[in-house]
Amino acid sequence: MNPIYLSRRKLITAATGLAVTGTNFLSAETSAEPDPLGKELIFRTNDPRNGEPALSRLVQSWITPVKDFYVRSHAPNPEIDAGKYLLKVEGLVAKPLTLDLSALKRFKRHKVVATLTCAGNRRTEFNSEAKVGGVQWEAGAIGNAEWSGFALSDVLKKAGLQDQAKHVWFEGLDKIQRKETTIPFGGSIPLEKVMQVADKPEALLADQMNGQTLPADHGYPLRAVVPGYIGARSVKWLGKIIVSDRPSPNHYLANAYKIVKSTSPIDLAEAGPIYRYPINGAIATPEAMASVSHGLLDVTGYVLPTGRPDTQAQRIEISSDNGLSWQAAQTFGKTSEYCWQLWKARIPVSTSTTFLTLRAFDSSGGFMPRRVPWNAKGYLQNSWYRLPIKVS
Ligand SMILES: Nc1nc2c(c(=O)[nH]1)N[C@H]1C(S)=C(S)[C@@H](COP(=O)(O)O)O[C@H]1N2
Ligand SMILES: [Mo]
Repeated sequence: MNPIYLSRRKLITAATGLAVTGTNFLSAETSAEPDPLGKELIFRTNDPRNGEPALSRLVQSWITPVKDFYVRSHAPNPEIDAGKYLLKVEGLVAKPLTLDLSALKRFKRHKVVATLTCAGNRRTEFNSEAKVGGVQWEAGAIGNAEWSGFALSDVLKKAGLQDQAKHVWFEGLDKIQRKETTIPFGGSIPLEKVMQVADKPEALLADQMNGQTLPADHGYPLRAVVPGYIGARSVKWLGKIIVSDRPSPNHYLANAYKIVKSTSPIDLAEAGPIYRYPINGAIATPEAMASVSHGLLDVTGYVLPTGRPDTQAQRIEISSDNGLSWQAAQTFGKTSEYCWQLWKARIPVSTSTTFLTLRAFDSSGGFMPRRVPWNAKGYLQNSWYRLPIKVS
């Protein structure tokens, strides 16, 4: 598809108020009642809780405050009594474990700052080609937090791994209604990812977020945090860890979170699960359809480099002429593995500028492509980010 068509479509629909961009912000803001759990998000659905922050708030700090951190849940938050909470570790281990929170707290504590992002971040941008189902995310299904907890590798070493062990399954304590039954949210990650320890865990069992007890929305009392992987692999309200010789059969690993043209059995069978996220980014300020004056315009946003070890954003560029020329943005905030990079730029705009474009490259060879093929579940939308503006 011609990229100009895409951006015009977005612009026109935004201007007429028919589209995805812009309208949700308005309705959410005018009807806002204080959220019982303290979130200051634009809720895409209230039950279950799925919300993202306004982008202008998102880039105000490198560490995302809990109130601004997106929530993506498939079912209501389970009510868990921390006093009775038990984590089970079983499967291909020498010695299955049942750990209460005090037993967990005897493992060495690690702190990891990592960005979490939903595979469906920016999903609404696929809708101009054909509507995709799922939570209608704009570009706010991302946040950067300090996670504190225990290395999954330490817990697995304590249980002892059998030779055939290859994948680590996670099972949540939530109950998701599917067809006639309820299932927990679950998934798995390759054992290699878990065991790649230096002294920085590649998979954490976190009981704290930004220095406070893990909030209910984010998996209280314990969640997995898998830096570099799509958010879905960071299972919240973690109840069980199963070591296996194969990937998890849980729906959210076996069938969901795949890049498919259709959800027919053959397409799903042929596609592998998504683990690592690709580079992505967005322009956060000004907001879509903002009225600005011609001259120099301040622009800010984020870029999340590919979720591979030791990868950094390398070139972050903005265009005001649909990609004919590009200007480098300056980074600000910290630069850290598995974390987003905040950036700013001052760029000339004229009355003929109708949108700004962001693209970025990273040190793993990742880049935001001009466009990405439409996929049925609307995952991994990481094409050039286009922001419509009105210049006078
Ligand atoms: N148990 C459980 N874990 C879960 C989910 C869920 O619905 N249930 N959602 C997943 C998805 S799709 C994402 S993107 C992240 C979101 O984490 P957050 O709500 O803490 O931002 O949690 C993941 N872990
Ligand atoms: Mo997600």
